[in-house]
Amino acid sequence: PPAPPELREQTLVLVKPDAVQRRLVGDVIGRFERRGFKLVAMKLLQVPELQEGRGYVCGYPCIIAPRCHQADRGLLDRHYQHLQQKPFYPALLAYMTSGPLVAMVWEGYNVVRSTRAMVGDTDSAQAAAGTIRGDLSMHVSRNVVHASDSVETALREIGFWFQRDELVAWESGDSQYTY
Ligand code: 3AN
Repeated sequence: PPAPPELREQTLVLVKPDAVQRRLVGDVIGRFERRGFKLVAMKLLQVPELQEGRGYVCGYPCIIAPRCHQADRGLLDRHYQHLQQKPFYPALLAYMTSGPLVAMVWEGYNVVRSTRAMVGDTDSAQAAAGTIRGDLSMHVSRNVVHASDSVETALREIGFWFQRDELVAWESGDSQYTY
């Protein structure tokens, strides 16, 4: 039978460019898998960079990710709408377009709150050991992952990064501990 609605909460996780560069994608994915959450969407993409006089361009010859050029202009402006007035926003855009990132949707019971706890504090120095940032990040401006901060935000953010048909519904059905 299909999973009950409370098990189908979803959240957006971005494995940011610093983590891809540092080959930490598998570490991050492994944490969510071991926690029991279900991966329902994932893609590697290079977000186009805003260049003076040229608009949004992707500066990378694309050899490994045929879909990467499909990231639409303004994606990060929408995703980081609440941060656009911050002094660090230009640096944040440069960071997020500095290389490919991995976007994922994870599903499961209380996945939004659990994921925030697994990710740890925004400020890496405050992030508890055992969290992704507490284990893997030294500074807020290179903090390895993004995770949606509420169920409402998650719905909106998943819509920014994924088409509806990119989410895959699947059932494990082999154990009472997974679904
Ligand atoms: P979180 O990612 O923990 O939800 P937000 O939404 O406040 O935190 O910040 C979004 C992102 O903006 C952070 N993950 C980080 O990459 C960047 N950021 C936040 N504060 C700073 C800062 N003071 N300096 C540089 N980058 C920052």
